Amino acid sequence: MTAHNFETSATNTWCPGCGNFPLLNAVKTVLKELSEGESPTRPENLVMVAGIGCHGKIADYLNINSFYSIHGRVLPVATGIKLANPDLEVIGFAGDGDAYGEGLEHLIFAAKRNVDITVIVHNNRVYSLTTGQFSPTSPPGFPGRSTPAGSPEVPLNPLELLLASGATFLARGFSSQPEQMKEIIREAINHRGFALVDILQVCVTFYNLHKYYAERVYTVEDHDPGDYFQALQKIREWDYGASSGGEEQEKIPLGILYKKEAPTFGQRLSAGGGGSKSATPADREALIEKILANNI
Ligand SMILES: Cc1ncc(C[n+]2csc(CCOP(=O)(O)OP(=O)(O)O)c2C)c(N)n1
Ligand code: SF4
Ligand SMILES: [Mg+2]
Repeated sequence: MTAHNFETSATNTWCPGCGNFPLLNAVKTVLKELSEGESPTRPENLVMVAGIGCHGKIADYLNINSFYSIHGRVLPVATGIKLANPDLEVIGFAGDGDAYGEGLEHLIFAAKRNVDITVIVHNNRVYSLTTGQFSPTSPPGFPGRSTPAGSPEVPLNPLELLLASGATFLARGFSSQPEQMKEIIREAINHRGFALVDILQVCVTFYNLHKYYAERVYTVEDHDPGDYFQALQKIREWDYGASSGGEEQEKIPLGILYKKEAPTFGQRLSAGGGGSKSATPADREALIEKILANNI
């Protein structure tokens, strides 16, 4: 890998106009800044974990260490990498189906533990790679391939769920607002603890919500992200059409909605959290040797 070069030679197969392009560019810009800053993060210390879906192809388009995981399993892999080597900056890229559906319990527990990783959810509110089935954030009535008469379900509000689960950084961006995406992603990576960035990512092919979002999004101001109840209020202001039974809602707040400092899972483990004996790097090496010796 060439230092500071996050480009790859892979042919990009995302559809022209897909919101994944500006998201990828925002991430590249932030990583470049981080690798050139005053106390630079070495590119070889950056690791991404991608899920399976259109979003997961980011593993081919971003030149950092990568682990292309399986659908729904971004979080356990990212957690394991961070705990094994706390010096690494670990960023997970997941889809809404990936993170909020199949991998939901992993997401909740990573938030509960306050694992020091960043998770960026490409929330296009549809299963795109598999050509348009409804996802946990699709609104009621969503006319997908698996719900031709319209989805009968109300969506999850993942940010509300994660706030309740113990996440210490929650933000929402929009793929058509690149500057704000950069700001949020930069803050999320710099946050010590579990940071989740929900990006309203436009899928131009299976669920094009560009106009819907453009008419409704606004950036939060006079908002104290350190105040749990203010955060809850902002998060509930727009909940993917659930509370309104699918009726159009007027305003979608963007920005950093919640932020709090708290000990990370790694710190608690090192401190022998919960009364367990503290594991040193030597203990971990010994455990790995033991596992390998037993061929487990
Ligand atoms: C364990 C497992 N379950 C299901 C699938 C099939 N599958 C592949 S991608 C996908 C949906 C992807 O949707 P999402 O996570 O929202 O990503 P997007 O394509 O929208 O970026 C599914 C169901 C799979 N590959 N592996
Ligand atoms: S199907 Fe949707 S999410 Fe997938 S590449 Fe095309 S526009 Fe992007
Ligand atoms: Mg999706």
